[in-house]
Amino acid sequence: MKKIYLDGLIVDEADAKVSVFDHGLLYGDGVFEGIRFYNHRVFRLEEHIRRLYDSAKSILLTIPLTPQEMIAATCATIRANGLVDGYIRLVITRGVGPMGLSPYKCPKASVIIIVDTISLYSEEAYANGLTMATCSSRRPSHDILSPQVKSLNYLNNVMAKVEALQAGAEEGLILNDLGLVAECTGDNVFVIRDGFITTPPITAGALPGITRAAVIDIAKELGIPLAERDLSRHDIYTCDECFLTGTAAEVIAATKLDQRVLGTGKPGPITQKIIARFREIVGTTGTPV
Ligand code: PXG
Repeated sequence: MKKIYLDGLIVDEADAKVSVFDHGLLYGDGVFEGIRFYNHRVFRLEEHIRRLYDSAKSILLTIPLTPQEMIAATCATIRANGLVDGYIRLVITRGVGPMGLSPYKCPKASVIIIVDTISLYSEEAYANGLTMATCSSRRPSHDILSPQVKSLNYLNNVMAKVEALQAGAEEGLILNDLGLVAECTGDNVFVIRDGFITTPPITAGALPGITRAAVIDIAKELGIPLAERDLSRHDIYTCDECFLTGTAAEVIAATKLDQRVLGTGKPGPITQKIIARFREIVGTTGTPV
């Protein structure tokens, strides 16, 4: 039986219930994080917690725990579930309130911590690379819903994922309002050409991914040049290698976009080097549970 943290208590999954009047459910009003732990160590926990509090601040949501308390609650929930490796979902909802959009009538945010496992893509995709399709759903621009906020409003991403799946692809490429590459439905995107790595800047509508930041650090460590620069679909069609990063996906090669074969059509040598180093780092660094 899974153990869930809910508003200060660790309870059985069957008892982890939220009100139908929670504004997280009624309006998608809230924020979340997806975090992985490997070998009893939580990968980049402080960075995830920081992004969670940044997301909450941006939407005027007061989390009823300090970041240190959130870290302690997260580790306690992992221990209660007895897993060595897994996935953590932190969800902060606006809490219970009357009907009506106003968050000011919701006295207290709810804190939910789920510890589970996650696997996004097939073994085949990890071995040979995944297929992408460009989605017609765009990433909302900074004046609509900040793409930097990891909010509970994922319907745009869900619809983009549906489009990709209906096109026979495993992941969807999402463009911004200018038609430039933002990211994927739940992953950041990188391309390599002539040994140089490029990823869209946060201003292009990319979530400031924690895995993205880890890969930027790995490239620096390995001496592979990297820049954050705008990319068009053409840049992806004509790259030598392409890969995606995300907590759920980890690092995975993408070998097709819109029926174009990317590079050789196999995970490339630089991508493989980065994946190997990523695997080493996740198993040996991180906050001990
Ligand atoms: N872009 C978006 C829109 C995301 O939601 C990423 C990029 C990658 O960021 P991180 O920090 O994880 O490297 C995400 C994160 C899921 C799931 O359930 C999705 C994410 C994370 C965990 C689980 O599909 N996306």
